[in-house]
Amino acid sequence: MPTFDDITPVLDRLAIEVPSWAYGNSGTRFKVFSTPGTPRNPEEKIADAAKVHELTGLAPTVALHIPWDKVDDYAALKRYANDHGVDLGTINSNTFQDDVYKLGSLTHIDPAVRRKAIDHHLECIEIMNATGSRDLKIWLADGTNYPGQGDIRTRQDLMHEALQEIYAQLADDQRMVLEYKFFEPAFYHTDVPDWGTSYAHVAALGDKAFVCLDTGHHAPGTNIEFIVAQLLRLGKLGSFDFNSRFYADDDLIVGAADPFQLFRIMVEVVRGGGLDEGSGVALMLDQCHNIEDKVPGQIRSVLNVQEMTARALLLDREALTQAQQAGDVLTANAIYMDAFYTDVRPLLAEYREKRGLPADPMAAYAESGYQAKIAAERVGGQQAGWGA
Ligand code: AOS
Ligand code: ZN
Ligand code: ZN
Repeated sequence: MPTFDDITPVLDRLAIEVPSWAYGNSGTRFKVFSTPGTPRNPEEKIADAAKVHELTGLAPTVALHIPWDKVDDYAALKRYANDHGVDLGTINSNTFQDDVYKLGSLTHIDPAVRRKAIDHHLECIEIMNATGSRDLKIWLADGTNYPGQGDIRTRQDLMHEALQEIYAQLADDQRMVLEYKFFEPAFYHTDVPDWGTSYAHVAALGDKAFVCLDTGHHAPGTNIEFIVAQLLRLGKLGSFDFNSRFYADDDLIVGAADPFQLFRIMVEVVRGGGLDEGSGVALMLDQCHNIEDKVPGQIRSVLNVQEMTARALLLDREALTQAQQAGDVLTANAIYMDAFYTDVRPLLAEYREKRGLPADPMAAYAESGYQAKIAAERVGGQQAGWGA
Protein backbone atom coordinates (compact mmCIF):
# COMPACT_ATOMS: atom_id res chain seq x y z
CA MET A 1 0.00 0.00 0.00
CA PRO A 2 1.39 3.44 -0.84
CA THR A 3 2.21 5.62 2.17
CA PHE A 4 0.67 9.02 2.77
CA ASP A 5 4.01 10.59 1.85
CA ASP A 6 3.90 8.81 -1.49
CA ILE A 7 0.60 10.42 -2.38
CA THR A 8 1.27 13.99 -1.23
CA PRO A 9 2.63 15.22 -4.58
CA VAL A 10 -0.74 14.43 -6.14
CA LEU A 11 -2.64 15.95 -3.22
CA ASP A 12 -0.51 19.07 -3.63
CA ARG A 13 -1.86 19.66 -7.12
CA LEU A 14 -5.49 18.87 -6.33
CA ALA A 15 -7.55 21.86 -7.44
CA ILE A 16 -11.32 22.03 -7.25
CA GLU A 17 -13.13 24.87 -8.96
CA VAL A 18 -16.05 26.37 -7.04
CA PRO A 19 -19.11 27.83 -8.75
CA SER A 20 -20.04 31.46 -8.17
CA TRP A 21 -23.71 30.46 -8.00
CA ALA A 22 -23.14 28.30 -4.93
CA TYR A 23 -22.85 31.45 -2.84
CA GLY A 24 -26.18 32.95 -3.85
CA ASN A 25 -29.49 31.99 -2.33
CA SER A 26 -31.03 28.94 -3.85
CA GLY A 27 -33.93 26.68 -3.16
CA THR A 28 -36.52 24.56 -4.81
CA ARG A 29 -39.60 25.44 -6.83
CA PHE A 30 -41.40 25.52 -3.48
CA LYS A 31 -39.29 28.08 -1.68
CA VAL A 32 -36.02 29.96 -1.89
CA PHE A 33 -34.73 30.67 1.60
CA SER A 34 -32.53 33.67 1.92
CA THR A 35 -29.41 33.46 4.05
CA PRO A 36 -27.91 36.44 5.86
CA GLY A 37 -24.62 37.38 4.24
CA THR A 38 -25.61 36.37 0.73
CA PRO A 39 -23.43 38.10 -1.89
CA ARG A 40 -24.96 41.05 -3.73
CA ASN A 41 -22.64 41.01 -6.71
CA PRO A 42 -19.97 38.92 -8.45
CA GLU A 43 -17.21 40.49 -6.35
CA GLU A 44 -18.80 39.31 -3.12
CA LYS A 45 -19.24 35.80 -4.53
CA ILE A 46 -15.55 35.80 -5.43
CA ALA A 47 -14.65 37.01 -1.93
CA ASP A 48 -16.58 34.05 -0.48
CA ALA A 49 -14.89 31.64 -2.85
CA ALA A 50 -11.54 33.11 -1.84
CA LYS A 51 -12.37 32.32 1.79
CA VAL A 52 -12.89 28.66 0.83
CA HIS A 53 -9.47 28.62 -0.82
CA GLU A 54 -7.77 30.48 2.02
CA LEU A 55 -8.89 27.89 4.56
CA THR A 56 -8.48 24.73 2.46
CA GLY A 57 -5.85 25.48 -0.18
CA LEU A 58 -8.06 23.47 -2.52
CA ALA A 59 -10.13 25.91 -4.54
CA PRO A 60 -7.90 28.28 -6.53
CA THR A 61 -10.49 29.17 -9.19
CA VAL A 62 -14.11 30.32 -9.38
CA ALA A 63 -16.46 29.47 -12.23
CA LEU A 64 -18.58 32.32 -13.54
CA HIS A 65 -22.07 32.17 -14.93
CA ILE A 66 -23.25 34.54 -17.63
CA PRO A 67 -25.45 36.55 -17.22
CA TRP A 68 -25.62 36.01 -13.45
CA ASP A 69 -22.07 37.33 -13.12
CA LYS A 70 -22.25 39.94 -15.84
CA VAL A 71 -19.99 42.95 -15.26
CA ASP A 72 -18.72 45.78 -17.43
CA ASP A 73 -15.06 45.07 -16.94
CA TYR A 74 -13.99 41.43 -16.77
CA ALA A 75 -10.30 42.26 -16.65
CA ALA A 76 -11.03 44.26 -13.49
CA LEU A 77 -13.00 41.33 -12.08
CA LYS A 78 -10.02 39.11 -12.73
CA ARG A 79 -7.76 41.57 -10.91
CA TYR A 80 -10.20 41.59 -8.01
CA ALA A 81 -10.07 37.78 -7.88
CA ASN A 82 -6.28 37.76 -8.07
CA ASP A 83 -6.06 40.33 -5.26
CA HIS A 84 -8.11 37.91 -3.18
CA GLY A 85 -5.80 34.98 -3.95
CA VAL A 86 -7.94 33.19 -6.53
CA ASP A 87 -8.49 33.27 -10.29
CA LEU A 88 -11.46 33.15 -12.59
CA GLY A 89 -12.22 29.77 -14.16
CA THR A 90 -14.82 28.22 -16.39
CA ILE A 91 -17.41 30.40 -18.06
CA ASN A 92 -20.90 28.87 -17.92
CA SER A 93 -23.40 29.92 -20.54
CA ASN A 94 -27.11 30.28 -19.87
CA THR A 95 -29.76 29.76 -22.51
CA PHE A 96 -32.47 28.65 -20.15
CA GLN A 97 -33.89 31.65 -18.39
CA ASP A 98 -35.26 33.81 -21.20
CA ASP A 99 -38.86 33.35 -22.38
CA VAL A 100 -37.62 33.01 -25.91
CA TYR A 101 -35.95 29.70 -24.99
CA LYS A 102 -39.17 28.02 -23.86
CA LEU A 103 -39.00 25.50 -26.71
CA GLY A 104 -35.23 25.28 -26.94
CA SER A 105 -32.11 27.32 -27.61
CA LEU A 106 -29.42 25.80 -29.86
CA THR A 107 -32.03 23.25 -31.00
CA HIS A 108 -34.94 25.67 -31.41
CA ILE A 109 -36.77 25.30 -34.70
CA ASP A 110 -36.75 29.08 -35.23
CA PRO A 111 -33.42 30.27 -36.69
CA ALA A 112 -33.76 33.61 -34.90
CA VAL A 113 -33.79 31.92 -31.52
CA ARG A 114 -30.84 29.73 -32.46
CA ARG A 115 -29.01 32.87 -33.57
CA LYS A 116 -29.59 34.51 -30.21
CA ALA A 117 -28.39 31.40 -28.38
CA ILE A 118 -25.27 31.08 -30.55
CA ASP A 119 -24.50 34.79 -30.10
CA HIS A 120 -24.76 34.37 -26.35
CA HIS A 121 -22.08 31.69 -26.53
CA LEU A 122 -19.89 33.88 -28.71
CA GLU A 123 -20.24 36.58 -26.08
CA CYS A 124 -19.14 34.02 -23.48
CA ILE A 125 -16.01 33.35 -25.56
CA GLU A 126 -15.31 37.11 -25.63
CA ILE A 127 -15.57 37.06 -21.84
CA MET A 128 -13.18 34.11 -21.71
CA ASN A 129 -10.72 36.15 -23.74
CA ALA A 130 -10.91 38.92 -21.13
CA THR A 131 -10.78 36.65 -18.07
CA GLY A 132 -8.18 34.26 -19.47
CA SER A 133 -10.55 31.35 -18.84
CA ARG A 134 -9.79 28.09 -20.58
CA ASP A 135 -13.21 26.43 -20.59
CA LEU A 136 -16.65 27.26 -21.90
CA LYS A 137 -19.20 25.02 -20.23
CA ILE A 138 -22.44 24.42 -22.04
CA TRP A 139 -25.41 22.90 -20.35
CA LEU A 140 -28.57 23.03 -22.44
CA ALA A 141 -32.04 22.91 -20.98
CA ASP A 142 -33.24 22.01 -24.49
CA GLY A 143 -35.68 19.17 -24.87
CA THR A 144 -39.37 18.39 -25.07
CA ASN A 145 -42.08 17.46 -22.63
CA TYR A 146 -44.31 15.35 -24.86
CA PRO A 147 -43.79 12.71 -27.54
CA GLY A 148 -44.31 14.32 -30.91
CA GLN A 149 -43.63 17.85 -29.64
CA GLY A 150 -40.42 18.18 -31.60
CA ASP A 151 -38.43 16.22 -34.12
CA ILE A 152 -35.70 14.59 -32.07
CA ARG A 153 -33.48 13.93 -35.07
CA THR A 154 -33.74 17.45 -36.52
CA ARG A 155 -32.85 18.88 -33.14
CA GLN A 156 -29.62 16.83 -33.07
CA ASP A 157 -28.66 18.20 -36.47
CA LEU A 158 -29.45 21.77 -35.46
CA MET A 159 -27.43 21.38 -32.31
CA HIS A 160 -24.45 20.05 -34.23
CA GLU A 161 -24.52 23.05 -36.56
CA ALA A 162 -24.82 25.51 -33.70
CA LEU A 163 -22.05 23.89 -31.67
CA GLN A 164 -19.81 23.95 -34.72
CA GLU A 165 -20.24 27.68 -35.08
CA ILE A 166 -19.43 28.22 -31.41
CA TYR A 167 -16.50 25.81 -31.50
CA ALA A 168 -14.99 27.64 -34.46
CA GLN A 169 -14.57 30.76 -32.33
CA LEU A 170 -12.49 29.06 -29.62
CA ALA A 171 -8.84 30.06 -29.47
CA ASP A 172 -6.20 27.32 -29.59
CA ASP A 173 -5.86 27.24 -25.83
CA GLN A 174 -9.60 27.32 -25.13
CA ARG A 175 -11.95 24.36 -24.78
CA MET A 176 -15.64 23.59 -24.83
CA VAL A 177 -17.17 21.14 -22.35
CA LEU A 178 -20.65 19.82 -23.09
CA GLU A 179 -22.71 18.70 -20.12
CA TYR A 180 -25.41 16.03 -20.33
CA LYS A 181 -28.53 15.52 -18.24
CA PHE A 182 -31.26 12.98 -18.76
CA PHE A 183 -34.21 15.08 -17.61
CA GLU A 184 -35.25 18.47 -16.23
CA PRO A 185 -36.41 21.01 -17.09
CA ALA A 186 -37.57 18.95 -20.09
CA PHE A 187 -39.28 15.78 -18.97
CA TYR A 188 -39.81 13.65 -22.08
CA HIS A 189 -36.47 13.99 -23.83
CA THR A 190 -33.47 16.24 -23.51
CA ASP A 191 -31.21 16.98 -26.46
CA VAL A 192 -28.06 15.95 -24.58
CA PRO A 193 -29.36 13.26 -22.25
CA ASP A 194 -26.31 11.09 -21.72
CA TRP A 195 -22.54 10.80 -22.03
CA GLY A 196 -22.84 8.99 -25.34
CA THR A 197 -24.71 11.88 -26.95
CA SER A 198 -22.31 14.41 -25.51
CA TYR A 199 -19.40 12.27 -26.70
CA ALA A 200 -20.85 11.99 -30.21
CA HIS A 201 -21.12 15.77 -30.46
CA VAL A 202 -17.75 16.65 -28.97
CA ALA A 203 -16.00 13.97 -31.01
CA ALA A 204 -17.52 15.45 -34.16
CA LEU A 205 -16.36 18.94 -33.17
CA GLY A 206 -12.68 18.23 -32.61
CA ASP A 207 -9.80 18.15 -30.15
CA LYS A 208 -10.92 21.16 -28.12
CA ALA A 209 -14.32 19.74 -27.20
CA PHE A 210 -14.91 17.44 -24.23
CA VAL A 211 -17.65 15.93 -22.11
CA CYS A 212 -18.64 17.43 -18.76
CA LEU A 213 -19.90 14.84 -16.28
CA ASP A 214 -22.25 16.14 -13.60
CA THR A 215 -22.53 13.43 -10.95
CA GLY A 216 -26.19 14.29 -10.33
CA HIS A 217 -27.31 13.79 -13.93
CA HIS A 218 -27.84 10.06 -14.16
CA ALA A 219 -30.67 7.66 -13.55
CA PRO A 220 -30.57 5.91 -10.18
CA GLY A 221 -28.27 2.91 -10.22
CA THR A 222 -26.07 4.20 -13.07
CA ASN A 223 -22.48 3.09 -12.73
CA ILE A 224 -20.88 6.53 -12.97
CA GLU A 225 -17.34 5.33 -12.44
CA PHE A 226 -17.69 3.21 -15.57
CA ILE A 227 -18.52 6.34 -17.55
CA VAL A 228 -15.50 8.05 -16.02
CA ALA A 229 -13.26 5.16 -17.03
CA GLN A 230 -14.64 5.10 -20.56
CA LEU A 231 -14.36 8.84 -21.15
CA LEU A 232 -10.81 8.89 -19.83
CA ARG A 233 -10.01 5.97 -22.11
CA LEU A 234 -11.38 7.96 -25.03
CA GLY A 235 -9.51 11.09 -23.99
CA LYS A 236 -12.76 13.04 -23.79
CA LEU A 237 -13.39 13.64 -20.09
CA GLY A 238 -13.12 17.41 -19.84
CA SER A 239 -14.59 18.17 -16.48
CA PHE A 240 -16.72 17.14 -13.55
CA ASP A 241 -19.59 18.93 -11.95
CA PHE A 242 -19.46 17.34 -8.52
CA ASN A 243 -22.46 17.25 -6.21
CA SER A 244 -24.55 14.49 -4.75
CA ARG A 245 -28.04 13.22 -5.14
CA PHE A 246 -30.52 11.05 -3.34
CA TYR A 247 -33.33 11.27 -5.88
CA ALA A 248 -32.98 13.68 -8.79
CA ASP A 249 -30.54 16.50 -9.57
CA ASP A 250 -30.35 17.36 -5.87
CA ASP A 251 -27.10 19.38 -6.06
CA LEU A 252 -26.24 18.44 -2.49
CA ILE A 253 -22.83 18.57 -0.81
CA VAL A 254 -20.33 16.34 -2.63
CA GLY A 255 -20.02 12.93 -1.02
CA ALA A 256 -22.95 13.57 1.31
CA ALA A 257 -25.28 11.02 -0.22
CA ASP A 258 -22.79 8.34 -1.18
CA PRO A 259 -19.16 8.74 -0.13
CA PHE A 260 -18.39 5.28 -1.51
CA GLN A 261 -19.54 6.37 -4.97
CA LEU A 262 -17.27 9.40 -4.75
CA PHE A 263 -14.42 7.06 -3.81
CA ARG A 264 -15.17 4.75 -6.75
CA ILE A 265 -15.21 7.72 -9.10
CA MET A 266 -11.88 9.02 -7.79
CA VAL A 267 -10.34 5.56 -8.14
CA GLU A 268 -11.16 5.66 -11.86
CA VAL A 269 -9.96 9.25 -12.17
CA VAL A 270 -6.61 8.22 -10.71
CA ARG A 271 -6.50 5.01 -12.79
CA GLY A 272 -7.19 6.94 -16.00
CA GLY A 273 -4.53 9.61 -15.38
CA GLY A 274 -7.04 12.32 -14.52
CA LEU A 275 -4.82 13.58 -11.69
CA ASP A 276 -1.54 13.27 -13.54
CA GLU A 277 0.59 16.34 -14.07
CA GLY A 278 -0.88 18.37 -16.93
CA SER A 279 -4.13 16.40 -17.01
CA GLY A 280 -6.96 18.25 -18.72
CA VAL A 281 -9.62 16.95 -16.35
CA ALA A 282 -11.13 19.89 -14.45
CA LEU A 283 -12.70 19.10 -11.10
CA MET A 284 -15.53 21.50 -10.39
CA LEU A 285 -18.40 21.69 -7.96
CA ASP A 286 -21.94 22.36 -9.11
CA GLN A 287 -23.92 22.80 -5.97
CA CYS A 288 -26.76 24.71 -4.48
CA HIS A 289 -27.05 25.16 -0.75
CA ASN A 290 -30.73 25.49 -0.01
CA ILE A 291 -30.72 25.39 3.79
CA GLU A 292 -27.10 25.47 4.96
CA ASP A 293 -24.61 28.34 4.99
CA LYS A 294 -22.91 28.55 1.62
CA VAL A 295 -19.24 29.09 2.46
CA PRO A 296 -18.92 26.20 4.93
CA GLY A 297 -21.06 24.11 2.57
CA GLN A 298 -18.43 24.59 -0.12
CA ILE A 299 -15.62 23.98 2.36
CA ARG A 300 -17.23 20.68 3.31
CA SER A 301 -17.50 19.67 -0.34
CA VAL A 302 -13.91 20.36 -1.31
CA LEU A 303 -12.71 18.58 1.83
CA ASN A 304 -14.82 15.56 0.92
CA VAL A 305 -13.27 15.47 -2.54
CA GLN A 306 -9.81 15.73 -0.99
CA GLU A 307 -10.56 12.95 1.47
CA MET A 308 -11.87 10.51 -1.11
CA THR A 309 -9.01 11.39 -3.46
CA ALA A 310 -6.52 10.56 -0.72
CA ARG A 311 -8.24 7.23 -0.09
CA ALA A 312 -8.29 6.46 -3.82
CA LEU A 313 -4.58 7.26 -4.08
CA LEU A 314 -3.86 4.89 -1.21
CA LEU A 315 -5.34 1.96 -3.11
CA ASP A 316 -2.68 -0.74 -3.38
CA ARG A 317 -2.75 -1.10 -7.14
CA GLU A 318 0.06 -3.58 -7.33
CA ALA A 319 -1.64 -5.98 -4.94
CA LEU A 320 -4.96 -5.32 -6.66
CA THR A 321 -3.57 -6.17 -10.08
CA GLN A 322 -2.04 -9.35 -8.73
CA ALA A 323 -5.35 -10.41 -7.20
CA GLN A 324 -7.20 -9.53 -10.39
CA GLN A 325 -4.78 -11.51 -12.51
CA ALA A 326 -5.05 -14.48 -10.18
CA GLY A 327 -8.82 -14.31 -10.45
CA ASP A 328 -8.96 -13.86 -6.68
CA VAL A 329 -12.29 -12.11 -6.39
CA LEU A 330 -12.45 -11.76 -2.64
CA THR A 331 -8.89 -10.54 -2.16
CA ALA A 332 -9.29 -7.99 -4.96
CA ASN A 333 -12.47 -6.67 -3.42
CA ALA A 334 -10.89 -6.63 0.07
CA ILE A 335 -7.92 -4.58 -1.20
CA TYR A 336 -10.33 -2.10 -2.79
CA MET A 337 -12.42 -1.84 0.36
CA ASP A 338 -9.34 -1.46 2.58
CA ALA A 339 -8.49 1.74 0.74
CA PHE A 340 -12.04 2.98 1.06
CA TYR A 341 -12.15 2.32 4.79
CA THR A 342 -8.81 4.01 5.49
CA ASP A 343 -9.46 6.99 7.74
CA VAL A 344 -7.23 9.69 6.26
CA ARG A 345 -8.62 12.53 8.35
CA PRO A 346 -5.79 12.73 10.94
CA LEU A 347 -3.15 12.54 8.19
CA LEU A 348 -4.90 15.23 6.17
CA ALA A 349 -5.09 17.46 9.25
CA GLU A 350 -1.34 17.09 9.69
CA TYR A 351 -0.78 17.61 5.97
CA ARG A 352 -2.70 20.89 6.08
CA GLU A 353 -0.83 22.16 9.13
CA LYS A 354 2.48 21.51 7.44
CA ARG A 355 1.31 23.74 4.61
CA GLY A 356 0.25 26.57 6.89
CA LEU A 357 -3.44 25.75 6.57
CA PRO A 358 -5.85 25.13 9.43
CA ALA A 359 -5.94 21.47 10.47
CA ASP A 360 -9.73 21.69 10.58
CA PRO A 361 -10.97 24.20 7.99
CA MET A 362 -14.61 23.82 9.10
CA ALA A 363 -13.71 24.79 12.66
CA ALA A 364 -11.43 27.56 11.43
CA TYR A 365 -14.29 29.00 9.41
CA ALA A 366 -16.67 28.86 12.37
CA GLU A 367 -14.09 30.66 14.51
CA SER A 368 -13.11 33.18 11.86
CA GLY A 369 -16.08 35.48 12.38
CA TYR A 370 -16.49 35.69 8.59
CA GLN A 371 -20.12 34.55 8.62
CA ALA A 372 -21.12 37.22 11.16
CA LYS A 373 -19.15 39.83 9.25
CA ILE A 374 -20.84 39.19 5.90
CA ALA A 375 -24.24 38.88 7.56
CA ALA A 376 -23.78 42.36 9.04
CA GLU A 377 -22.29 43.94 5.94
CA ARG A 378 -24.43 42.55 3.17
CA VAL A 379 -28.04 43.44 3.20
CA GLY A 380 -30.31 42.35 0.36
CA GLY A 381 -28.27 39.47 -1.08
CA GLN A 382 -29.63 38.09 -4.28
CA GLN A 383 -30.82 34.77 -5.53
CA ALA A 384 -28.17 33.48 -7.87
CA GLY A 385 -29.84 30.31 -9.00
CA TRP A 386 -32.93 29.42 -10.94
CA GLY A 387 -35.20 32.33 -11.61
CA ALA A 388 -32.52 34.94 -10.96
C1 AOS B 1 -28.04 21.92 -14.57
O1 AOS B 1 -28.73 21.04 -14.07
C2 AOS B 1 -26.62 21.84 -14.61
O2 AOS B 1 -26.12 20.99 -13.63
C3 AOS B 1 -25.69 22.96 -14.89
O3 AOS B 1 -24.36 22.64 -14.72
C4 AOS B 1 -25.97 24.36 -14.79
O4 AOS B 1 -25.24 24.96 -15.77
C5 AOS B 1 -25.57 24.96 -13.48
O5 AOS B 1 -26.41 24.46 -12.51
C6 AOS B 1 -25.65 26.46 -13.48
O6 AOS B 1 -26.41 26.90 -14.50
ZN1 ZN C 1 -23.96 20.77 -13.66
ZN1 ZN D 1 -27.55 19.84 -12.63
